[in-house]
Amino acid sequence: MSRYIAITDIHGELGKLENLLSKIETKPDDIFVFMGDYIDRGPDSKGVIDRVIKQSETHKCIYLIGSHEYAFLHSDDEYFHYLFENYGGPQTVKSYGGFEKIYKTHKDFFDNLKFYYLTDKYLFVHAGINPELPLEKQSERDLVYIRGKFIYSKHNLPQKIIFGHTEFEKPYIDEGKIGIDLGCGKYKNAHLCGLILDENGNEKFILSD
Ligand SMILES: [Mn+2]
Repeated sequence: MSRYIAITDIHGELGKLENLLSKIETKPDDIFVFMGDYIDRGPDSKGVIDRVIKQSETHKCIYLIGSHEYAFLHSDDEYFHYLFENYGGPQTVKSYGGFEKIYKTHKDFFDNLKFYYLTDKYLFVHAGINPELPLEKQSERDLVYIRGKFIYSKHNLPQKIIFGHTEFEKPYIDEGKIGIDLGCGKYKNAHLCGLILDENGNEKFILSD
């Protein structure tokens, strides 16, 4: 069995991503699960996407969609356009050298983002799930935007849910879920957090400087 390495909410912070990756002693069969929010707020969204794509040269990689990619991809809608413009989108435009260039540059990447990744033991998802509904009935918006209703109630899935989107000062851990967004991109001193899940069910957190 492979280990899973989960990383989420990088938000354009290429330096923190490089630093975190340099601290992880990888094995060839490790599977990286990037859980969305690659873009917005930080200085180098384009560089972050280039870097996570590059990781697939050495390791199997899963790429999930985050709320910020969802808003960007729906930005012909007035509401999502507002979100993109007001939650760090202009930094993304700047890093690509124009709005049109974002999708053009990374079309394949944006077109192939998944809403979740399910294994025997884990469900990886950007924001979480609506705990009242089975996995196949989840709405796309809940999977990328849900917060309190998911975090502060129990869910019925046998898998442990690994999520980002909602920031905590330290990784959030309860019986059925682990949240690993520590505010990277939003706060200057926030750490980017990587979670290594090994074959024996051990959970190891690695923080960028
Ligand atoms: Mn985020």
